Amino acid sequence: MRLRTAAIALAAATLTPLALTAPAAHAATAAVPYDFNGDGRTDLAIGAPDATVDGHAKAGAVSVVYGGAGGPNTSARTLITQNTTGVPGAAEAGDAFGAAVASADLNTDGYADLLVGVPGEDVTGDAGSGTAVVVWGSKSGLSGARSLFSFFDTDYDHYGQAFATGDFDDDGDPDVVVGSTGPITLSVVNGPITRTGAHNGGSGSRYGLSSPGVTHLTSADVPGDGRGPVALHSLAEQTGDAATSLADLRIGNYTDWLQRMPAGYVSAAGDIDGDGHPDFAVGNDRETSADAGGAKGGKVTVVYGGPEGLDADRAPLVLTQDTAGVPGASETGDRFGSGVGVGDIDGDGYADLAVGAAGENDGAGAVTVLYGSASGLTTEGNQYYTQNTAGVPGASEDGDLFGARVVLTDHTGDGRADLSLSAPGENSGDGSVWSLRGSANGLTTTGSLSFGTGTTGVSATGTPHLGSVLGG
Ligand SMILES: [Ca+2]
Ligand SMILES: [Ca+2]
Ligand SMILES: [Ca+2]
Ligand SMILES: [Ca+2]
Repeated sequence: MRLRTAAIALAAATLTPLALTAPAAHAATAAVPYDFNGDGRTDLAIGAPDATVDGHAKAGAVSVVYGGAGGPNTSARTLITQNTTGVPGAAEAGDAFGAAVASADLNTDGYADLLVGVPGEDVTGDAGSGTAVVVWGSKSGLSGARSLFSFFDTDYDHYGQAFATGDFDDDGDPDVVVGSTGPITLSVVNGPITRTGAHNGGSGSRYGLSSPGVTHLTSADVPGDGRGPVALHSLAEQTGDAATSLADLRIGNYTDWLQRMPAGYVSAAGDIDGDGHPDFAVGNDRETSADAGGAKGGKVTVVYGGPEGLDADRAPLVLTQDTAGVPGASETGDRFGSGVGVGDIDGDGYADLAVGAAGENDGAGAVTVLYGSASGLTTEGNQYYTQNTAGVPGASEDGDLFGARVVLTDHTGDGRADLSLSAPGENSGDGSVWSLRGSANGLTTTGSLSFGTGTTGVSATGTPHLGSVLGG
């Protein structure tokens, strides 16, 4: 497989070498992503791009539930649509607001900000050109927004269908990389991105098949650096199978220096073996009949990081439900790897892995948790959850798709990652979200909770599929 790429540099249109006004206050400490109110607890962004908004089908919504001592605190949430005061644009049918979310403290004021993709938005007569919105964090939570810069809007569509953040130009503030379809599928927007400021340049390039474009992006956080590599997901030109590569966006013409990764549709990153280099878990939930890189029932491949991105000397770890020590058995349509999350559940310094299998048991769905160690991921102490697991709210039903998306971040503020997961098929397509707490002994169902459209404020009209996108 050869990847055709073309890098197109964009000159900074407004070069302002010297700031003319002194900053109003000393620089705040950069916030943890998704901690929008800066209270030390990660908040949960729940996307429902299929949600009806004021009668407009699939206009899309994002509900943010703020972290609390007991996990996501459903009494403190903000519902955001394009009809929310301060958010650019207006909710229209098919906008798909919330089809992708990401977070970083883009204006470096100490509060994480939220990026929301609106890939179905029509822009000045260009149907489905797409746009992206930045919603600002503050002590009282999210409020106010602006559009993210869009440099090549005549050359692409579905801008904002994927995001990642990181300091890609090495100047100390977060930048954003955006996925789209068309001749340019990957755009970098240089930060800082401020409430009223002009843009600071960027670049555009081509990765993968132009029709689906860049469909998923995962940036890795290198501890103490913040300048990790980015996993790029698309489809290969020749086969149409998943194509995934690692890029270092600090390098000019970075698409010439791609490292090939196991091919999949989603990924998550964290330091599973505690060696200081981020590792990646790549999910490919397709059967081999649909994707040569898939597996019966789906699979997840863990690739370990090294000083130069991926550790070429270390064999990737392939996990299926037929892998010794992994619960269950691989059956056609299980979709193991539909969602992946990486975070340190037990606080031992090794990141752990959650894998969703949305197709398990006729689409009821399941989630498997595996733990990190100095020698890498281990099956020892693994856990397996469905809605029929004692202590997990709800009951498993065909088509719930429990585990379609999984996220491991610390919502309680105790330093241990909690598991958030969604079942977008729950209640005939309404969708629901679950939260299970991390502890020193691993994940526990004690205090687990579940909530849906009513609690999050998302309209249950049609099939909103709440949680078809999750960020935290
Ligand atoms: Ca918070
Ligand atoms: Ca901010
Ligand atoms: Ca590592
Ligand atoms: Ca751990």
